Amino acid sequence: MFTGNKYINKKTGLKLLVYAFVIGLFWLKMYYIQTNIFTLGVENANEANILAFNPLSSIFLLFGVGILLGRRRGMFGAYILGSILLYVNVLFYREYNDFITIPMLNQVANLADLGGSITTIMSPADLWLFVDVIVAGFLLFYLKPSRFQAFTPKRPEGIVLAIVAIPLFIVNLQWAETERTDLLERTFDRNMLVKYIGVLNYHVYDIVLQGKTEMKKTLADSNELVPVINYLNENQTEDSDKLEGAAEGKNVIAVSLESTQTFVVDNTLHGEELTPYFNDLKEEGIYFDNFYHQVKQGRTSDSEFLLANSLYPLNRGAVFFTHSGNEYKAMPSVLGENGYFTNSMHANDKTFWNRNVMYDSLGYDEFFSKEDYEVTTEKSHGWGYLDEYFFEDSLNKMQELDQPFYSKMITLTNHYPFTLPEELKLIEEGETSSGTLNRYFQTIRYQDEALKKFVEDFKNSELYDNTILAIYGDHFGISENHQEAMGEYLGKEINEYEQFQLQRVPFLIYGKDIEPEENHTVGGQVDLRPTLMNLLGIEDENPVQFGHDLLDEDRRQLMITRDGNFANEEYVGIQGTCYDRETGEEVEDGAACEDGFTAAQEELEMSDSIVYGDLLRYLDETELVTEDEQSQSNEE
Ligand code: GP9
Ligand code: MN
Repeated sequence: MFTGNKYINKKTGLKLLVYAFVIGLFWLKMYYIQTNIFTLGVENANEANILAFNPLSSIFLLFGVGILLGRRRGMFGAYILGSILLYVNVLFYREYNDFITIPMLNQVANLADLGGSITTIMSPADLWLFVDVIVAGFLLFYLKPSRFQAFTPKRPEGIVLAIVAIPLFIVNLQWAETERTDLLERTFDRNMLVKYIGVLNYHVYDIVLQGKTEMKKTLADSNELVPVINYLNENQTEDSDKLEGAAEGKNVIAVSLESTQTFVVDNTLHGEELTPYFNDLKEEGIYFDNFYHQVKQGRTSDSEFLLANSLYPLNRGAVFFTHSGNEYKAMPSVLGENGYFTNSMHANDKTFWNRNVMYDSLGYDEFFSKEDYEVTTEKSHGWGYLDEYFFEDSLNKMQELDQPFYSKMITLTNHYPFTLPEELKLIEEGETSSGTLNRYFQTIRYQDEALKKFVEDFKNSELYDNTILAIYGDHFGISENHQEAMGEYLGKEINEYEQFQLQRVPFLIYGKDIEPEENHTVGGQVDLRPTLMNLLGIEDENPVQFGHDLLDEDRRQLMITRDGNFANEEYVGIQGTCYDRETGEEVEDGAACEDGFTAAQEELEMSDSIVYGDLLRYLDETELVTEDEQSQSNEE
């Protein structure tokens, strides 16, 4: 009995040892790849530890499933498959500095590129990445210590492994959340996801995301587009055609100013203007002072989505990530069809916000990202390339572009945490109780100086005669966590109403033949596309847009936020409470806001149905159906 137990214990012990070795081997390889081949930007010891820990749950799952399906062979098969998957990622990463996503697999062009260069990105030294497979094979099949059977994993053990993967992943996720809250909801940069949950879990996550997306899409049908088009038709005002075609055939430079809110315009600190250049420039163009951002978790990318599509972004996650595979009929593609060379300029990693993928769906011809700029450490700070150099390089690029062009630029320096090198601080920091707000003044001031250089150079360039600028803030920079400090600066209590009004961002249209005007219409980023298209005099063939030309005097003045709040000429409705725009006082009779709230909800739901159902793919079809129906009913 005793010896038998000992025998069994020893056998179990050896078995565990083999498990530990094989798991450890794969773990080591994955750790090596994640730390030495990928550049994931580990910023502190905690992140380094997360990165070391995160392979574990996926390895348990991988081997667990392998054993369940085919016991020892299954485990080895899983080892080989896992190794191949890692290696494919290595190759893909070498080429694209990015991780594969399922929507990306659909992009034939990308894969064709990879196919062409695959031999150049493979190296003989890569064989080392497979040495462990041989070792694992030996451990699994040939290690037969005397008197003991070879390693024979049983199916229930596979189940145990797969189940243990769950708590391991939960620990991983909780740990990652100490660095980044709502990691999975905010589906940020893929590099970031891989850094926190590991490359294999990332693929599982990507599959889940895709499954969810596909399901919504599968359940959708073309009929769903009809009520949306009807709703939009009902809400269309007779176009006053103001300034229609005023910029016909001209180039367009849209400048997205990072974290720039309207409260900084014409405002001072220590008696000095925060945006002296913009304050003057706005007098020379059409300036909108009741213009709101409408972004949610996707921040800058959401504002890009609003601009390109005149659809609302999503309430959860970044549509740039979740629905990059949809069909859109976005402004860049429509402009492209009208002879424009369309491009986006942003000196950050191209994968950030999944831009490299989404931009293709939006129809951009080119994306000038970080790798297209002369980024050096001397010319960088914080988030990267300093605005002054970004502007300078971008203007140089534009002068070489085929015309007419549409260029969308995104600045970067005025980004949280709003730090600057000493020599670039043009104003003393603020004296409020929030360091964030205090520094924000300085980066805003810096951005204004960079903008000055850009616009002045632009004015002196040949582009000036035939180009219009559309400059707008992408979203807030100072969150409601800094309300108190904001109150100290503005000298008033920041209540719910004031906080809402702080979501205004500047919008300016500037160009040679643009008559200056201060425009108070209530609008938001969803209105950018119809406004620009009207100025260019281009018939926009996509009727599914929620915006209204800001220059149309009869436009419906309604701005809807992603939270279902709204602002119109008279009222601001926030979470069921109604405020008078003029006084900022709560309106006793809440019914005054009822229509606004209803419209907000209806419109957001419609917009969501478009995105979740990928309904724009039915656009041509639906137009035909409705026209047919029309002619049928005419005949009757
Ligand atoms: C990053 C830049 C900033 O590329 O667009 O993104 P944000 O954090 O503001 O969304
Ligand atoms: Mn931003």
